[in-house]
Amino acid sequence: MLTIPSVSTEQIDDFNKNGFLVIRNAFNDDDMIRIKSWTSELENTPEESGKQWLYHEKSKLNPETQLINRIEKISPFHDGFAELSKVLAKPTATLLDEEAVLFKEKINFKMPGGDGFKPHQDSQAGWEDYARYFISVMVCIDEATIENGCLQMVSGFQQKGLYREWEPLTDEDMADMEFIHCPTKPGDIVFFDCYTPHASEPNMSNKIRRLYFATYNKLSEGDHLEKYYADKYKTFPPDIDRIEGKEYIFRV
Ligand SMILES: O=C(O)CCC(=O)C(=O)O
Repeated sequence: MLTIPSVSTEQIDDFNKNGFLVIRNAFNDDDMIRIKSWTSELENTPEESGKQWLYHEKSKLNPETQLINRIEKISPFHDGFAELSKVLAKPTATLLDEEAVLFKEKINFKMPGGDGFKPHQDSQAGWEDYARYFISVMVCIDEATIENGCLQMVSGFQQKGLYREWEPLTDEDMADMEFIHCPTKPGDIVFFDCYTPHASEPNMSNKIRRLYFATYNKLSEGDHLEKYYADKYKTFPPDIDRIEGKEYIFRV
């Protein structure tokens, strides 16, 4: 059984004030051996329509090379990640002050040459069609550094709520924001609010940076995982199910 991370009263206050919370060594070495082996297992499983969703990208270091960009919708097909998402729901419930239900999950691989993420708030990706509020938890699988594109977070701006949907943050939005690098080691976890501005740089180093993200909403706002993925499938299906010649645009 994986360790169940917990959050103290002081950490709840920090989360509410800053919009994010870093907990170092939330998972121990044994936990991380398991989580890393599950990740490699997924990476090496041949793609199959109707199973976990794989997306690829062109390497920024060598445009001839295709990289795994991310794998989504994992728990329904993998017992290990199903356990991880259940374990993470517990401290998230403490922060939500209510039982937490999984909304979506993914592993961002950010291999050497993998792209970064423009500054955004997660709810900008149309999440408010499903529920009002979400908390995501990041589990650091490989060390994330400034060089390989660790998360960058802005403190305090979650209190302003949603800027606008389907567009990343503009220079004007960001005029007063300070993006802080958030380097993490395997086993560290980061909780963040759906309105917390965040970003990350491409990985131009030679070290892979895999991070797992699970997003939850309050159970009282419903269980939307299946509907969310059914809707997303229509506009941004996994690579294996794409129609040749059709253009698919990642917006936020
Ligand atoms: O993996 C990262 O660096 C950031 C991920 C992120 O911001 C997102 O997927 O919304």
